[in-house]
Amino acid sequence: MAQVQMPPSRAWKFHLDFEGIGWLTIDVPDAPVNTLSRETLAELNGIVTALEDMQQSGELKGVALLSGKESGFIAGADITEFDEMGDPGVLRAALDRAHALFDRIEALKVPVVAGIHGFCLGGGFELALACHYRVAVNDDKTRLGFPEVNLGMFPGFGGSGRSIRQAGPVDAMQIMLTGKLLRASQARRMGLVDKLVRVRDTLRWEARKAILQGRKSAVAPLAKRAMALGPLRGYVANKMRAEAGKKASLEHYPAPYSLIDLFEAHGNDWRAMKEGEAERFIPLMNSDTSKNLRRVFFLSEGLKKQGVRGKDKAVFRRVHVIGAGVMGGDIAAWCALRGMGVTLQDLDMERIKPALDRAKSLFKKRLRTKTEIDNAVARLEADVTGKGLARADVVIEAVVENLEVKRKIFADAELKTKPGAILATNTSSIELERIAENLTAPGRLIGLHFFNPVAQLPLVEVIRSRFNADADIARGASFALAIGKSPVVVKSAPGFLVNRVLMPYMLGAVQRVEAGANKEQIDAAAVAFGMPMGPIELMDTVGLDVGKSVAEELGNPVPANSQFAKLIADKKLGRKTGQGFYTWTNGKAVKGEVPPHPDLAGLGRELVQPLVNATSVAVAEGVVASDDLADIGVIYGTGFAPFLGGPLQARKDGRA
Ligand code: T1G
Repeated sequence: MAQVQMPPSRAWKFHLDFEGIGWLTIDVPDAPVNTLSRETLAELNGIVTALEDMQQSGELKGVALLSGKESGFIAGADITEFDEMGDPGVLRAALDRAHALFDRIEALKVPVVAGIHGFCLGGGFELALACHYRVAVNDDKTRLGFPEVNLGMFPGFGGSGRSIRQAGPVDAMQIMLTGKLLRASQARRMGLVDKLVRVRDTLRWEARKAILQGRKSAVAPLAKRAMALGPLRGYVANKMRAEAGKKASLEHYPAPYSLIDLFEAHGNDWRAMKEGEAERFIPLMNSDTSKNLRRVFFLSEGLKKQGVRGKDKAVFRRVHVIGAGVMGGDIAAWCALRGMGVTLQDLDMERIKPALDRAKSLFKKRLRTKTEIDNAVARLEADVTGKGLARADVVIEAVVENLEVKRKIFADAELKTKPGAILATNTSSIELERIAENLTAPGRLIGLHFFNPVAQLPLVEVIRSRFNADADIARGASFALAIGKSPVVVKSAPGFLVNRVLMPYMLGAVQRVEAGANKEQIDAAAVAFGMPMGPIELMDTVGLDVGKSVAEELGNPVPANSQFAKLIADKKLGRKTGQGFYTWTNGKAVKGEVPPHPDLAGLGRELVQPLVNATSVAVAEGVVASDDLADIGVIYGTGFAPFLGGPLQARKDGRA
């Protein structure tokens, strides 16, 4: 009986062992992660044909599907190919091929077991769900999920149906609508994974056992599936629409609503759900929203390349933060949360204690076990005497915006820190050259400008002065990446990038209110355009006093007879004092009715013009190196409508 020959493949390796188990390993050459490109899927297609023949001939007892890459299983379909599939017919054909292929894998009579470690995302997760049984490594690195919604889409390789079959409608829709990634243990609890192993080395052994025992995954129990039956499905769909509406409007982000429509139509029948995907997936994939979100994905990926890479990769273990105010305390907490040893210095414990308390509540929110929380607390030390300076790899100053105070701190730090330690200021307004000029080595000082709230906003502006060398800035970017932030390098200039573009937009809105415009309408217009929050509410959130000082630093003094100046004089500084342009109750702005307006989004577009103009001037003046960096920097720093791709992309598209 002739052995069935496996077709040649670049990405897949196959080995049939003495027990008749076929070990199918994906390892896409020259790529840090496995993705399902058209070529990789076509190769798999040929392999499945051979498997069908081997099954026919009886030499195949089962198939174990694993990844040969350290980084993980499969990170999804190959996003780099999406722009080439603009023709709906081409895309439909590609989707139909993938569906047919996954259906054939599912139809194999021998057990097909997926062994999952690391990332198992999007199309990769869909392939695993087409297998008969899933074993996953229960460690910190393994993550499973459907991030497609972050790209303006939803699963298109049958995952919308198969995930509902395995986990039931509510859990499955939840992970598809939020894009939230699951730990292996969570996926196990949901029924999306069948078996957990502690380490990757035992994955093969467990997969072998599952094959030899002919294990099959159980579908979701009726109690879970009931949520999609009869009229309940419409009710659940409306609940999901309401939930989605709190985060994203249908107009700007159609994908979650399209998925909910698909669920409302077919959520009780996983095959119909799967079959109904393509019709809705194709217009989403070719939408401007998805094209812009895909560009944002690659721009954010690009930010990961800024640091020092390879063998000279910088290693950071200890951070010393000077100043335990809101920013200093939260920067210290974030660094400790991300695994750094942190010493937090201020004049006395009375000033440090509130920061430690805030840190503990952050740790409780972000960490799972008591041990993890205790370890994070232990990593964050109060340090009134500044003994942490000598051991620090990075020193971050976040004290009051006073030049002389900052100069004194760095003159002292320069003497006490070890050679090679990064000296960084979190100033949001003072030019670096003025802080650094009296230092022995002014090139050691860089800016690391974090944004409030530190735990939510991903951006860190890495500020470059004329004293800095490329290596100084690259190390600063490496540190930002090491603590899970997204660094954008910006030249030391008034307001740097984010404040420089945000302030004209906020002041422009304030002037309209001063001239009689309705603040609720102004804010609603900006949100209708795509901003996360209106400019007046944002001014109150940032604090009118902070807004005034940034405005003046940018050369826009606040008129003394203005309502703005009067509010500040009356200590009505916004959310932090309970009164600003709005009254604030329980941290929320109390807003009146929004008067009707013929074109709210159009008004919103007018409102953001100063921001878009300032962004293009910032690039022209070399404050930031490119339109791409400006777009991703402004999106991450201000939340500017990601579905528009950033202010400059929006202008290029005639949408701002
Ligand atoms: N397609 C193309 N390239 C990808 C990719 C993907 N899916 N995932 C990663 N890369 C590239 C990335 O650009 C970078 O390239 C390199 O791999 C290493 O990544 C039908 C339609 C997996 C968490 O949305 O979130 O499946 O910069 O440095 O930090 O339903 O990459 O080195 O040239 O980021 O460890 C759904 C996207 C696709 C996951 C790894 N999948 N990827 O992060 O490594 S849509 C996603 C990520 C889909 C189907 C639908 C992250 C990561 P380069 P890296 P990392």
